[in-house]
Amino acid sequence: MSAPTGDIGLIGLAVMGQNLILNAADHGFTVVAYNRTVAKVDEFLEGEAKGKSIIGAKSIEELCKNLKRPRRIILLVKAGKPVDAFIEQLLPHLEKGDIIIDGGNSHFPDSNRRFEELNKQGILFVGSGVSGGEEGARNGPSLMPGGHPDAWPHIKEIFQSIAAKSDGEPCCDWVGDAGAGHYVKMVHNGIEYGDMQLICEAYDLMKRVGKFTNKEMGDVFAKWNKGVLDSFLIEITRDILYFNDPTDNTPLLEKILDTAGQKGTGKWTAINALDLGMPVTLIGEAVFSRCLSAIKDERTTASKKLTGPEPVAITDKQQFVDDLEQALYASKIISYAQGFMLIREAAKEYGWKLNNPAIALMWRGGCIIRSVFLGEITSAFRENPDLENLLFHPFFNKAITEAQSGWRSTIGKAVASGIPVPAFTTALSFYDGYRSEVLPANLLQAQRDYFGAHTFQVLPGKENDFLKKGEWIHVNWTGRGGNVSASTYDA
Ligand code: 2AM
Repeated sequence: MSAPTGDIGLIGLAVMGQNLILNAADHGFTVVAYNRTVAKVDEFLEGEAKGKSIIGAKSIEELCKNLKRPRRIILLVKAGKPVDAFIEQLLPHLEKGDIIIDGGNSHFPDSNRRFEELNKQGILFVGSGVSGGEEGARNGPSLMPGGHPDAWPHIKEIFQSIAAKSDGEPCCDWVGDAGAGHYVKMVHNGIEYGDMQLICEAYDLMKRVGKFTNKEMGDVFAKWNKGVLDSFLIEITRDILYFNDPTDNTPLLEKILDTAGQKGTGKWTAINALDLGMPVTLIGEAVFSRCLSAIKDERTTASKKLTGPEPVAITDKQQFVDDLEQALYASKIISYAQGFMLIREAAKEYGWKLNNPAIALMWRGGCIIRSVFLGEITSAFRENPDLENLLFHPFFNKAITEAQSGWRSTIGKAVASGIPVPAFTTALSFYDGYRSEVLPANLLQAQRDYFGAHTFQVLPGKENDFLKKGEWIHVNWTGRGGNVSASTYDA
């Protein structure tokens, strides 16, 4: 047999897989394509792949035989068991140093496990987040690869050529070890949930408090898209608001049932934040808001039983919109600050060395959360890769200071009007909590010690013979009961 010519193999010919193959072929790579249902390989080769540097494989063995060494194989199949099943099938045909890249929406603990298992067999595993939908896959996705670092030099050229570009720079770099690529993709999706929820809240306020028409709201989003909020999600919201149902020429948006679906990646982020003890409150609220929207029947009943105020009157529409823009911007800054706090904690917890400026750059273009704003985050982390918190960087510090009055005013109007703005409010509560040197957790500790003898520590400077420095103290609050502190459980 002549020497293999395939630069990269791809398994999984659904839309994402096909588009990624076409993208790679356009960039001069020879791709070997395979799919479980082999008929799809023929269909693809006779259709869109015709005349391009794409080779069809009828079996896993044929796929592997057609690849140059080290073999590079991307899996773009349904997350979960199918990924493990394909890895199993591939192993007999691979040699040490070959690379398996999972580009699906895998949960990062699975990628950690696959990395370990394959590492023992000398196979280099890469878990790569891929974002940008069909169009991104075809024209330039955001790619977030992590895993075995020895794989990176072998896949860098392909990955960076097919990825989206931001000011000429590829939105793809090495994220970090083991499951870090899928972890960062998970946080990306969580942030996406947050961004979408914030936009929905702005729409709800304009609609129900400002009494704007959809055309007026579309105009507001069009304007916002030229300022600090310039982003893909603001842009598509503009288009959605302008879109009319051709049958009666009225806004189609208002005919869509208000119950949100979710595939689970936002939930994974929130669960992980709880596991790591990080206050990623905005993503959490965004997930719960989808849950609340999903219980439509119950809300319909409640809407007839529970009362609330009438919306406040808006006299200055322009001021209302400008305040809203600031509320959206400030809340977004909080959400990204929280996201990077989570990433920093994950790096510590899982022992990963993560590349923060690269993460921001990977989200800058190609993916759903792409925005001008992420360019600012990239610059902030480039200036100081160990930046403790985005809010401490002068750019964001100034931005959030300037946005504050509009942010507070917007939330005030929403609360007075009885319109739910969970993401706006949780962002502001986080901000006010984060900047509070003193929080009421002293009372919390007293309560815990009162009912459960959980003990507490004393504030510096307040020590005395009774309240000793550095000690965990239990007080007999009632004069009854014992003096034994709880050391074995922590409720
Ligand atoms: P199929 O075309 O044979 O269904 C997205 O669904 C991709 O994942 C498709 O390429 C699909 O292959 C593949 N896929 C879905 N479930 C699978 C499974 N249980 N085993 C292998 N491949 C699967």
